[in-house]
Amino acid sequence: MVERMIWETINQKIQAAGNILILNPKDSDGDSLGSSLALAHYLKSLEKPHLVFAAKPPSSQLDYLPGFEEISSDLGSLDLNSFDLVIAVDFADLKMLGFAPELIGKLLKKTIINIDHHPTNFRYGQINVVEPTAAATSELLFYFFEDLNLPYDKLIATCLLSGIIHDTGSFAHLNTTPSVIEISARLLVKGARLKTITAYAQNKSLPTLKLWGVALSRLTHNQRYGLSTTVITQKDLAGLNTNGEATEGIANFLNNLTEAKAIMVLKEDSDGRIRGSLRTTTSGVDVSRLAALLGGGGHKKASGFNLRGKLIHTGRYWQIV
Ligand SMILES: [Mn+2]
Repeated sequence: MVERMIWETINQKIQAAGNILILNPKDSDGDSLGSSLALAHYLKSLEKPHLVFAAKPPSSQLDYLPGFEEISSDLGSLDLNSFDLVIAVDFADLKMLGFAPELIGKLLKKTIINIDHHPTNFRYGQINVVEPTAAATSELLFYFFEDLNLPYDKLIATCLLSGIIHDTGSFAHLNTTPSVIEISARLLVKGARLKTITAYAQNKSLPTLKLWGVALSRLTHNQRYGLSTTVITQKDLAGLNTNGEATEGIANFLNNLTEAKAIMVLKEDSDGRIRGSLRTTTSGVDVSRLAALLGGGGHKKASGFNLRGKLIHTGRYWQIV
């Protein structure tokens, strides 16, 4: 996997830095935040000034993550000049930060360490640890701690296990390799709070389940391609007084559909775009190829794309216009 020397170089950069910025994608998730906060706890142990940032406030469902309250989402007060090292975790493209172009320009003048497991990663850093065989960025960071023999506590173990559980769909996706299980076992020995993490992964709020009800009632199945599809509109989200976070789990839930070779969820966003999520558990099916055709990308078993447009219902069908 990742050579120990690369972890050593990264650790030297961390030791030498004065103030470190840890960046999540705008749409952070259990893996990006688990990775970020694991690093933040390590930096805290070194008494190294740092900031964990995500341009959109993270889902409150993840507020059990130790250090969650320290995550900043205030773009207005983000001063890149005060940081001399940037660590970007779990995202393929700087566009996913949700920053204005001039801020991206400033960011590119910084030393960036890019740690990710998406095969579509643009290698935008000076140091790039991009390992698509890893189930999660948190899995990669586990090796950072283990290979360098860094002491880590139950807080870090909880963060890392959260990332792994998030990106493997609680050990249900095909990326659940023997090494994922071994690492998770090791994290449990270290004191990771499995019960808290799985409660988050399984508990659903009322608005979320109502939204799922709408999405399930619209499910259609294309026999020829074995593709099951559903749509979520802005109206659905407004009517249920919920937000985009509730839609996140639908694709993973539908991925259990026996009849489907692959599933697709189309979600209308408030910015005039439609976000598509593709999932499959069928061996030999690579949904990232369909995502790439539509201008997106991701993993073989979980990928996505986004298109300009709206969803309208005409007669029997939903159309993108
Ligand atoms: Mn990830």
